[in-house]
Amino acid sequence: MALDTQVMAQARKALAKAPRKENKSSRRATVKTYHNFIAGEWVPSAGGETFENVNPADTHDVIGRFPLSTREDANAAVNAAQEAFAHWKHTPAPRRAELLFRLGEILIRDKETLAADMTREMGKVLKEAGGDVQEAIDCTYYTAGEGRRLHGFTTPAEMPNKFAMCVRQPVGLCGLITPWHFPMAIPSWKLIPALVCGNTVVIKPAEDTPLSTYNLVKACEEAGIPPGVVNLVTGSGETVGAALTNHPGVRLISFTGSTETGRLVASSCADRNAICSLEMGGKNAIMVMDDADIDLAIEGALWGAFGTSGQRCTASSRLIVHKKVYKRFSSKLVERTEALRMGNGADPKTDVGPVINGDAVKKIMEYIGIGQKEDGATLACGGKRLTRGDYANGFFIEPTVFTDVTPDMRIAQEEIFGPVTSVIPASSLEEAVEIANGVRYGLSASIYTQDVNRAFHAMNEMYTGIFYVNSSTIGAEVHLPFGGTKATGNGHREAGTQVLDIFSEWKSIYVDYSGKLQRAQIDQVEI
Ligand code: UN1
Repeated sequence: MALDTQVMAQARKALAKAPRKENKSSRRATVKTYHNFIAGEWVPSAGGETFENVNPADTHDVIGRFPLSTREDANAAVNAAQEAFAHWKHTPAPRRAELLFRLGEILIRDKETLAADMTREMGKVLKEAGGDVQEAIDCTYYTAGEGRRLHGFTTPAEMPNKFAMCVRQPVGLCGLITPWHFPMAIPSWKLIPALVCGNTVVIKPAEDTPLSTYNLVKACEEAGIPPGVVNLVTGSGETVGAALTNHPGVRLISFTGSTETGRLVASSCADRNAICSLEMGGKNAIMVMDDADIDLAIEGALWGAFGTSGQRCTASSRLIVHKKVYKRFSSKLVERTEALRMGNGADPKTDVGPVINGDAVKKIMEYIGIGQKEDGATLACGGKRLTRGDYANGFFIEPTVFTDVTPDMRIAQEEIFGPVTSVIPASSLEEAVEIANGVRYGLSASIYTQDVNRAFHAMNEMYTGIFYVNSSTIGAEVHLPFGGTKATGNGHREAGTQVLDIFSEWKSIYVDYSGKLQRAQIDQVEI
């Protein structure tokens, strides 16, 4: 804790040094231009074009220009990764892991500047940006440990003097398409297991947050990961993402993002039979029973609904509350929500930062309108975009609570991905579970109750990839599998050791040392 506080104080100092007061044109003149990383070289896009990365709390603060890459850039990165594969896959896994442990040390050393960069480009409050970097560090250490495990297994063979075993082999070249809401943690969830398993990668980060992934790749370079093993190509999903997804040399695509884009990725992968791992939307519910510790449930709801401004796949966007405590819960929740301080995530007093960009504002405000007009729910607090004073140049939306929400309303069914939550009354545990399961997603869910029977019933009945008891729906840890059911995913899990099943393929090996032909699948085997 003490270390963390110190790190955060340093991060605030680093942010204070960032250009903030100059006028718009002088700021632009000093904006740094970043490059792609291909075959161990930092290179501009072949097309020469760039796009701007801006601070969502203050769009006059331009953080950098990044390559608006072309298909040719993506292809060059794929070629580099293909060339590097032969050497990297033959590097013993414990040696690969040594480089990854070094990467972890660099991330620890630079945590404060990495967190400051992240807050500046993504908007999440500094404490959470530090948590995002920490998640990357934890993932790196945990997964690098697999370099000395990557366990396979042995098993008896059907015939005498025959040995059977199973080993993991790398899949080859992996395309990693990553989102903006966890701009270092999620790339690390994909990158580190891919590397420890012996694959080479091309990463395409979200256009809104290329700097955090650039920082991660820069740290890989410093750690001594050989040229071509990790390649970075920034730009649009339509161009770079599609080029990777359709490239015959890319054996695997790992994607985190919207369900709509995930479907497109999946169908392109299906066309050419590439491995595809998808992590997509959520509509996660906290169930609050009548015996719950209400104050604790309120804390969990605030953290789950408004942490990261509600921009997590795991966000608590539905609060299903037993009718007996519904009024008490709702009024306390509204009171506490109204007290949340909005602002620039770099300010330590801020509870809720901006949302990511103008499109997000538009979508979220549309949903707030739908909640009021189409759905007819009660807007209990929030609901406005803030545009004056300190908020004038940012994407700030008030934390918003809808009450009297019914399960079929659009705001209770569709992923909003912003600081908006819906309180839905329920008459019983069974009804709460039915409502909680009654959406197309299945990522995370939680229950607040003091009753162990209710907790286990809900745990058993919820068809989600993650479940919490007396805790919010967010905050999954890196050594447990992460992912969801239904429209949330396609059956894979990241994190934990389960992620190894994405980034390696099983090879079954039979060794016959009998010195004669022994035929399997033939009746009357002689023993
Ligand atoms: C996500 O929102 O896609 O469990 C990732 C959590 C974080 C990761 C969220 N550890 O909330």
